[in-house]
Amino acid sequence: MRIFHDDRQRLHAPALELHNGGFTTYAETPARAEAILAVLGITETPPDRGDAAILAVHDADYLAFLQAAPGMWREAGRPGDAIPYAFPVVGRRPLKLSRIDALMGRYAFDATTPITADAYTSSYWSAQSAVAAAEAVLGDEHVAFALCRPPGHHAGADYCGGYCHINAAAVAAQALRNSGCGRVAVLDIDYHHGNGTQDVFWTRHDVFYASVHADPSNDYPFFWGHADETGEGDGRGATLNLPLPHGTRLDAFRRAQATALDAIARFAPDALVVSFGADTWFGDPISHFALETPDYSVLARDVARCSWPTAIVMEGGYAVDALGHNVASFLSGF
Ligand code: Q9C
Ligand code: ZN
Repeated sequence: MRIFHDDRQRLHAPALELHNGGFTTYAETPARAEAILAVLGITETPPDRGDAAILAVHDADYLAFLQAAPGMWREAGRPGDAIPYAFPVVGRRPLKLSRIDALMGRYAFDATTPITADAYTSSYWSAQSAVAAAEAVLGDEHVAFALCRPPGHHAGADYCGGYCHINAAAVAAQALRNSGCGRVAVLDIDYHHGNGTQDVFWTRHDVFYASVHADPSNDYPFFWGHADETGEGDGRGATLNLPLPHGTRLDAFRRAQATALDAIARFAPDALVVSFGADTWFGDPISHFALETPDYSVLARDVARCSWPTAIVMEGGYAVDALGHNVASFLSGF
């Protein structure tokens, strides 16, 4: 299997995050990528497809802000990482914002996603890795893996959040659309709902989004991922959310994934993007499911049996010592 990753994806390294009312070390660390690389071995550097692939999903003003924010933050005299802390309540009148603190809140939905000096570079190459995997599965390969760190599925067209700045899975899905796939599906099996991916394709019928995740009544990202969210406008019926309770083990997860795969099969995609998170593992430090390492190859085989060209994109997974083995288990199922 071809595996794509660029060394620059490991530059972004925030110091701290707000967790349980205090600051702790940042869970989404470059060590995650190191751990996966240590187990998988050799990877390919993706070609640079430029801004165009990313601009097909994200707004130009948002991408410009990701690049400008660290400098504005420094110039305002702020010592630490650029972290938003004030957010415009939905429905407030639009204002012309200029202060860096205001812009941080405008372009973010939470305070867990610092925009470091390297956030744009690392996320840019994460997205390029996803595009390379998408291109590979339309070529000689049937399946490819993008070692996408930082992750992407919480990032929307014009916002960051959930450790994500650029939505690599959405960029890959759109790249597949632009390369001649009329219909593309995204299967999201990270522990958390992929609110960014859902938002990007919410009103579209050409990209189906299906997600198995922790019930947002109890879990981040709280405001998306409920079972009654099914898309709007042209996208009505092209979103499927399957929330599950704390403690979910393989059997229940597998049944939910089968429901998602059945819906995707009815949609009849030309290609599939899998947003894969290993934060469903029982020992994950920020999550509450109970999958075990061998379970990932069982889930992967169920996906592989569908025989769609499949680009796998890495999302979450924060038990660093187990992460490489969990990813290897999933990939082995293909
Ligand atoms: N107190 C991904 O797995 N923090 N993102 C949760 C912590 C955000 C996870 C609250 C979790 C985001 C890609
Ligand atoms: Zn996650």
